[in-house]
Amino acid sequence: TTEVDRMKTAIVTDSTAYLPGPERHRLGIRMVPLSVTIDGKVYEEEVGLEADRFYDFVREGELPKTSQPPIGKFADCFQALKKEGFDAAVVVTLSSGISGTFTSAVQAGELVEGLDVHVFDSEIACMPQGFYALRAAKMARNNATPEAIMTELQEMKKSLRAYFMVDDLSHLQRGGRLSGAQALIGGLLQVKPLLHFKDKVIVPFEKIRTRKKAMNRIAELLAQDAGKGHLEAAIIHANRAEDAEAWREELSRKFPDVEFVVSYFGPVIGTHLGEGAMGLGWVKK
Ligand code: MYR
Repeated sequence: TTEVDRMKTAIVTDSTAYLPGPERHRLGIRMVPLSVTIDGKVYEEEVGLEADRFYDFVREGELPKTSQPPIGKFADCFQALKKEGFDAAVVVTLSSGISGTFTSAVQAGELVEGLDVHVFDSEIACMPQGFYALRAAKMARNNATPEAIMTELQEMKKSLRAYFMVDDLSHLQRGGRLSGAQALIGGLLQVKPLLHFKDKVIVPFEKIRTRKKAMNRIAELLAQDAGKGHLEAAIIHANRAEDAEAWREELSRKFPDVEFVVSYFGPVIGTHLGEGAMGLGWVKK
C-alpha cells in the first residue's frame, strides 16, 4: 500500500492515565478529561487543576465529587480528528467497572460518522492505563491498523498487574468503588489491605497490617514476574513524591532489569483513594 492508502489512526485516552502533557504532545496522544467538583466548582483535571494543588484544596475544603467526560466531549474530539484527516481512533479508557467514561466514548463513537472508533477498556487506571496508550501510540506511528492495535492491547492485558494501598479506606467506600469487601469492612478499616482490580472492579487482594509490609508484598509479587521477561513498571503516588522516589531507588536496585517510572494519582483518582495512596503496576515490554 502507498502512504495514501494507509489508515491514519489517532490515539485518544482519558485524563486518568495521567500521562504528562509534554509526553502526550510529543507522541500525538489526545486526551479527554474527567472532572472533579469541589465546593460547587467544576474543574477538568490535567487542564484546569493539577494534582498538587488538588490535594491542598481537599485537605482544607469539602469532599470532591468526580464525573466522567460527557459524550459531547468525546464527540468533539472525534470530529476534530476527522477534520485533521484521521480515519480511525483507538480510545483507551479507565476501567468500565469504576467509571462511565468507557460508555461515554462508545456512544460518542456511534454518533460521529466517518471515523472508525475502537474503544479499549483498560480495566485499570492511571499509569498502567497509560502503558496501553503509549504502546498504541507507538504502533499508530508505525502505521498499524486499529484492529492490530486493539489485538496488541488485549495481549498486553495478560501480563499487566497492578496493586495499590490507601491510607484511609473511607474514600473508596464513600465513592462506592470498593467491591467484594462488605463482609470484611469492619476488619479492613483497621488494616492496610492490598487492593487490585478483578473483573474491572476494585477488590481487596490481601489483608496486610502495615504500609511497609504491603510495599514488601508488592515487591514479592513483582519478583514472581520479573524473571519471566522484560518489564516496564510504574510507581504511583498520591502526593508522596519523596516516598515514591525512595521506593523507586529501592526497587531499581532489587530489579535491575525492570524499567521504572514514577507517576501520580491525579485529582479524579485521588478523590477516590485519598492522599498518601501508593501503587505499583507493571507489564511485559
Ligand atoms: C468517574 O467519576 O467516572 C471516575 C471514577 C473514578 C474511580 C476511581 C477509583 C480508584 C481507582 C484506583 C486505580 C488504581 C490504579 C493502579
